[in-house]
Amino acid sequence: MFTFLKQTGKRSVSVFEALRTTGTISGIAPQTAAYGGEYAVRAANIDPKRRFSDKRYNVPPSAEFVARVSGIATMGKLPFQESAEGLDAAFVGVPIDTGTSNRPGARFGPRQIRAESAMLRAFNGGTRAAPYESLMVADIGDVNVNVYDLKDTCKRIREAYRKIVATGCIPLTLGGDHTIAYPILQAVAEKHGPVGLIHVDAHADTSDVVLGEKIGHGTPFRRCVEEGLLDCKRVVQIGLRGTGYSPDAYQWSREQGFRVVQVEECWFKSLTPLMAEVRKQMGDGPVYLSFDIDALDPAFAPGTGTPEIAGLTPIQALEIIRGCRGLNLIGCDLVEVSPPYDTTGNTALTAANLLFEMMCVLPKIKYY
Ligand SMILES: [Mn+2]
Repeated sequence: MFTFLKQTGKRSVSVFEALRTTGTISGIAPQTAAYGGEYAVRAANIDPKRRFSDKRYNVPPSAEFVARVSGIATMGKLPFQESAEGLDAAFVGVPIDTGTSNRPGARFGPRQIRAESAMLRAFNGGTRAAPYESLMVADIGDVNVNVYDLKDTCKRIREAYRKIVATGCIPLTLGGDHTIAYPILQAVAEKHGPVGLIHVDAHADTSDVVLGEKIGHGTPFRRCVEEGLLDCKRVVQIGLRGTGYSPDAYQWSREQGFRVVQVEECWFKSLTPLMAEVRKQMGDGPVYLSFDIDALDPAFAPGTGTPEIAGLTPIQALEIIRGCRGLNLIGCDLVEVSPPYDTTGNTALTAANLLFEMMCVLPKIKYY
């Protein structure tokens, strides 16, 4: 896809914007010819209001004109850029599974989510959100993790996210196991102060020590509370379930002031009313959304490290994320996609769509 990009000043633009800007294909790099003349002419003549955003923003090439399967895989086929400079939001990969306790493979999550994200189109047909007419977004690649050392990885993640949030850019993270939420929230809270948290997961991830270790994918939110990164009255955990180490595995969460919504409260229901309550709970303060794909039932999302039966549906996932519209979201992640266990690719496809939905509820998004 990079061959389809053209640099204009500091911002990369899609060839379609270039076509629109010039109104002709003649001024475009020779690669354009690779589309076939007929498609290029159609692209140049198409109604800009319908198909393209204002040229201030990055717009991925439409699969109407550029084959989905072509190009280097970036999230949503957005342009790649090296840093968060100049961006309102950025997709970032954190490819680790060193923190996982069971099935490995989440280190391949970002790559597979990017590959499946080739299905994403520019508009949200359900909500009529137009993210690429609202925000400057790009894929800024992956954090360079240390696959041999989880603590060093956490340090690297924290430093990388410090730089991202310092620019004012909102990170949309492709995980990676759930350990990553801890160093991300360290960086985020350093900028914003203690944040509200909407945590969607099968597990509370509030263990203190596992196998003698404080850092792992079952402990991030315990560490966050200890370090004062969360505004505990503005934390909700949704979808929790599964066998526990004690009769009430969520007692610690409740003692911190978290609202705990076990999966039994979600069964057979729309979660839209719940989200109205969550929006009240979150108020106007900064909110971080952390979504573990294992919150979904393993029938929908089998490609994950620690699956639990009887989970949420993709419809409920959309209700939760769409229910975040209006909140002061300052960061989101989608974690725990493990491609080796995702034999159809549908777990990664679901993750890609959920990340797109997260982008669609960021502040300042335009809706038709
Ligand atoms: Mn988790």
